[in-house]
Amino acid sequence: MKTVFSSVQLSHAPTHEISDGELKPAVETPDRAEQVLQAVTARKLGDILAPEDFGQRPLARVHTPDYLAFMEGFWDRWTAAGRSTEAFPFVWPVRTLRTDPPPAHIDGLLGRYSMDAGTPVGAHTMTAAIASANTALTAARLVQQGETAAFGLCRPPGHHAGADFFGGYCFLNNAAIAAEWLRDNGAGRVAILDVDYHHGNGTQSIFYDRSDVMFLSIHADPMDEYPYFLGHADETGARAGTGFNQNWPLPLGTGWQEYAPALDDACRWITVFKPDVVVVSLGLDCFEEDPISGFKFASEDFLRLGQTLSRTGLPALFLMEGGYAVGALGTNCVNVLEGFEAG
Ligand code: Q9C
Ligand code: ZN
Repeated sequence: MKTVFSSVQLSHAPTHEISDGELKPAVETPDRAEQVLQAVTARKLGDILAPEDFGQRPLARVHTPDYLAFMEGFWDRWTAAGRSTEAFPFVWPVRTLRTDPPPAHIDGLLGRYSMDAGTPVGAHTMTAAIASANTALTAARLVQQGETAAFGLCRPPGHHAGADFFGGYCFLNNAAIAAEWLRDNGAGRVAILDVDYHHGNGTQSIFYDRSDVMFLSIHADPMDEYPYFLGHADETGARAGTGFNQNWPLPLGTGWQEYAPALDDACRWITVFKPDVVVVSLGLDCFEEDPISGFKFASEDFLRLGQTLSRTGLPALFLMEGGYAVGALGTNCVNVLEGFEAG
């Protein structure tokens, strides 16, 4: 299986995040990607290719023009306001507040275009996010050209980012951008299976009205876990998309034994839907040693995950999402990919 990666993705290097009422060391760090790259090389998964630049078009198929312009211009405005450290939003347009007109002040805009205070934005964040999206797109093209599977070593991740907001360490929704590009380039139907520990709220919201892109997510119950405000079992799609969204919220403490039936169920949904491609939002944060998560996967369970996915018999585009136990991240990630190949 070929891997796509660019070192430009390392330039987003947050130092801190706001978590548990404290300013803590950031967990979504460049060494995550370096560890996975090392494991891909050590285990000879296959060639590693640099992404190509797909330009603004595929990004604008998913994200709004005003959000993309805000992200592109952010650092200049931030530094013009006299700031020099990474940025955190702190005020949001919740119920009773207006989003229109958008504020002029950078602090207002940060809140307008974000969902949480846990996602620092730095000087090179958008550059890295664009490289991450191009990594997803380049891997998508490999599958579109006939590869059985490809791996986009995406970082920063994407599945929490919506059409016009960042959050959950995500800025551009790589899986959504790749799925939309696949639809624009010959795929009639695309399924997105999100196995990150956290619900993929951004991806769900982007495709919620649509029947051509099915979204399936297995994750920690949002009653008890981030993102808290989406990911329940009764979210099954709307309008034309009714019946094309499915969530499996699982309790904290879930291990492979309890996870496997949900995964089997999701695979059955995929089989019935008959997509041309399955995009896998590949979070590795279900791991028992993950520092911010509450599931109990052992490293070998990731092999089983990959194996189960291969039984759909469909081409798969793997795109990395979360996973913060850096020391085991490479092993766990390549376990999924090798499990898939071993079938
Ligand atoms: N006290 C992804 O895995 N908040 N994002 C954690 C911990 C945010 C995770 C707070 C978690 C976002 C892509
Ligand atoms: Zn996650």
